[in-house]
Amino acid sequence: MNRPHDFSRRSFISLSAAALAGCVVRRPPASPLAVSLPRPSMPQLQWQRDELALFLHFGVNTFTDREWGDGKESPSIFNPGALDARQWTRAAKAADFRTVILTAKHHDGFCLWPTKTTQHSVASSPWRSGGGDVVRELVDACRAESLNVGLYLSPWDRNNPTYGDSDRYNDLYREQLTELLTRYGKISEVWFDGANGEGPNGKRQRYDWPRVWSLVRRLQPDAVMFSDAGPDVRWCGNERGLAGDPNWSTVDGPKIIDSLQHGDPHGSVWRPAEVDVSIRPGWFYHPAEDARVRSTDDLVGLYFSSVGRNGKLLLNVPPTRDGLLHRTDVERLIGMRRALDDVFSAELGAVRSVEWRVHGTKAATLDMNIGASTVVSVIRLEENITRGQRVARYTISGAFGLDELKPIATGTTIGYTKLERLSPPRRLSRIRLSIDDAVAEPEQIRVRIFSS
Ligand code: FUL
Repeated sequence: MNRPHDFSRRSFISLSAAALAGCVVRRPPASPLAVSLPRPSMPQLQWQRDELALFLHFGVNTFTDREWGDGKESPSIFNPGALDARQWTRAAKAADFRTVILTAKHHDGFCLWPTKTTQHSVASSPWRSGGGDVVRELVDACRAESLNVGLYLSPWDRNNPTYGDSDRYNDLYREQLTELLTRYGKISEVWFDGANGEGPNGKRQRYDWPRVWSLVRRLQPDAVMFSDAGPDVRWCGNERGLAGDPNWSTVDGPKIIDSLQHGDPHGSVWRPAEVDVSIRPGWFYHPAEDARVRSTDDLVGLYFSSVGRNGKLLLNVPPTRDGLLHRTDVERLIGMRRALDDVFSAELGAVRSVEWRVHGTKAATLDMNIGASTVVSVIRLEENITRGQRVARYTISGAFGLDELKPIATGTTIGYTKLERLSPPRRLSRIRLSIDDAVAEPEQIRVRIFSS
């Protein structure tokens, strides 16, 4: 779609990396006895354990059929006749997504809540006779389904006359954030998009990220902040649904631009990767894309290439002009859940024996005697990331009966989760996981075995 995108992303990253250098990153205090590996904060841990978040791109672009609005849209076009936020959150819940993130403001500057900062909002639209608030409806619908709420507030604003007049716009942006973070109760994730273009006055905006971040910390101390470079959660570096391999959750401030996809094994801060991708070619709803919705198999593949590679999946499902998720998209979401349940429902319970041995500072083996032979289709590896991320390279070998162990999979990082799909599935009675390299002494890996 229309996006001078890479350029915009990169300029943002360098800006925020520079800002980061001077920013205090919240980390648990190091105990003198502990190995000094970066570790996740509680909100980062919870964020990762939730595994799946739903992204809703919705706004004036939904009505103009564009991906990036130019800020000249009239609020009168925003009129989603059947908007039902409960339909969005019921679908999210049924598919076992845990968080829903809404574009409260996209680059066109149109605000989906009645802000005091500009007239360019739902309050000037015919929707609910100007009395509506999409953010409120989403928040209420999320609470009703026990889902977390996240909000996207585009820094780039193609409508606001102050954009490009750096200090004035920074003040306005902070005011908008303050409204969003004080009016609606707990917000779990704040999403700062990386696109950064020209101002209406031709000037380039200089953002004040340290002030923005400290405002979020003050108003919502348990929220994680996403942007290309963090400070809590980083972009995975592409919009195709692919976390890196390897994928370290650690990165280093100054080199951050190089480490979006893979992280940095020796990084000094914990900043895991979020994998944002759309169920359709565009981020916003376009009727012409109704026949181009990702298939169920494709969505299952996304789970393996994001969550299954130590990432979090943020899947975009854009509401239509009626204000509803399209029937096809909902079917695919439910299909994805059913297929994942099929893959992960048959977990092998107790095994006959498990033996973990550490060899020096960088290697270890875990031997599992499964007992009765089992047809294994997926192996899920998990590090205890509350103690950091250690494994850099591993081999899985397997055998049936008295046969010799033979390699069946090799990989790099593990982190929160690494999924190995065995194709075709193998009949096995013994499994060995060898940690071949690590950045700190390996700790016992949890190995979960699924047969479907
Ligand atoms: C990008 C934006 O420019 C797209 O419109 C979309 O919001 C995507 C998630 O991020 O940078």
